[in-house]
Amino acid sequence: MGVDSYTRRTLKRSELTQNARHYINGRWETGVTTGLSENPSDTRETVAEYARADRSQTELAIRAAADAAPHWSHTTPQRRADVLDQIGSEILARREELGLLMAREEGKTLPEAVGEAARAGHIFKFFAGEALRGGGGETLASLRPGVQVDVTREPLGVVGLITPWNFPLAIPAWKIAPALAHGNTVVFKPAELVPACGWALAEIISRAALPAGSFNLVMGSGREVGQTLVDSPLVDGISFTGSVETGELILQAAARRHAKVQLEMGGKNPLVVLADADLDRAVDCAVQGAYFSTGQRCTASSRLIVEAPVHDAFVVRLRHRLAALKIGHALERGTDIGPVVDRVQLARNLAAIAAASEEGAEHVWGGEPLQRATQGHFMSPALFLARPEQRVARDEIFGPVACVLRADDYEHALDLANDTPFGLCAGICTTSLSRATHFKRHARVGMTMVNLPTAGVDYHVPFGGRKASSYGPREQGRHAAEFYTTVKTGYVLA
Ligand code: TXE
Repeated sequence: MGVDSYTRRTLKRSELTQNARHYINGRWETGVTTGLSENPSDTRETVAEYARADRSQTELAIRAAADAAPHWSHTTPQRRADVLDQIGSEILARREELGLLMAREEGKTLPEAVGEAARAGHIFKFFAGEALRGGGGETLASLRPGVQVDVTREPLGVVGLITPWNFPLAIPAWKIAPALAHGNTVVFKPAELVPACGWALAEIISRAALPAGSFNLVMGSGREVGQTLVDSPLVDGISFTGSVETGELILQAAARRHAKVQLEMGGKNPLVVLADADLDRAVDCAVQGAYFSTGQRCTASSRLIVEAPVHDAFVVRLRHRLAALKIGHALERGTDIGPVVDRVQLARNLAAIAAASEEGAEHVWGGEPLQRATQGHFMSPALFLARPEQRVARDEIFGPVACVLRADDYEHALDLANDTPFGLCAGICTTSLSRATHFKRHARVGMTMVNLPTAGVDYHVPFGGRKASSYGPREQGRHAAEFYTTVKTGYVLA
């Protein structure tokens, strides 16, 4: 494997298998059983041996968080800001080492992984500022004479944070940082495929002088650890990112006991390319949005809706770009696209590709498993020409697979863009200000992009969508306070 010398140097420090333990009530704990995570670029390499909890060990973490809640919720904003700032500084200082661990465990390319680690650090720094600014409040005169009313925000209490594997540091960061900033205590459950990343983050948090029990890490299965969090009467709020199926189960279970819930789920995001677009720019947006991170992003542009006059030229240019992409080991310099995260997801992608051909979508490029020097889950990026009713154009595949839909004109393109159960992000490539403005207003999504890929968002502004993509208040930025606080209205006769 052609891992370059920079990577080899860094690898020496972290090539050993990590021993990832739970962090419960301020102590590192072994699990009830042990699991393994492997490198999807080279499955002979074990990245972590990690502790797996059962229901009763998870309940210990929840109890610790509940016991710590009164203390942490009354700490000063300065204390919370200092803690978050310290965590952010350490993540930023160790971004390359953390990025390397992430590239080994999740399979995204090293530059992407280092970038994500840096983003996680910046998120903690942003929420250090939010701890000082607070969630916002107001004072008003009552309708009754002499009475004052104030509206304040208080911490929710204990929050259970359940995260997926595709952004192993950034997603935990954008849940943990606002939770702590607004005075909540946390039980964090990372995805089973990326325990070492969850543990590395917990290890940094553990050194930030939080009171014992304010932050807890428990690893293990969704059905046991995750479900215990969702069902526990001591957990006041659940923030989840993952599949639609699991999100819906969580929503129903949380609703049964009136718990607050925030869900970020799938996407089938359209990128519209109009005839007046800068075509090179549009192809760039499509390649980055649909295929980078191996297409494993809820914001991936998996539906490319192209206006008829430029349809064929767009497809030709995109196919050329796909043919030139380098697919390989995540640590190899020059790799554009790393492996699929595991064999289950690879099988799912290949099955969706076979189904696309069977249902009559026209195959343009790729979609085959690839052999490389190491044994990894590699596949070539796939492109189809599809009709709107075909499954390849409707289901989230969560791999490097996109389809092109032909649009007669702008209005048709907008209809196609909105013709989906999802509503996370929508992009348009055009040089027309009026079309771009119209699209921004009429796309039924939570985020729009003009002349940009649908994937790639900032941490200081809201993230989330509509329809089957999201449920509950938005994540990130100032809006994170909506989920992580509860509003209290106070009346005083002056
Ligand atoms: O997701 P799950 P998985 C999609 C993508 C992928 C598919 C499956 O299509 O192919 O989901 O991935 C925890 N109660 N996305 O299996 O199952 C689980 O342990 C409580 C899209 O990873 O939703 C993990 O920590 N928790 C998505 C988290 O939920 C439960 C990103 C997500 O797992 C649970 C990831 C339960 N009953 C996958 N069952 C996106 N759009 O960003 C599981 N979990």
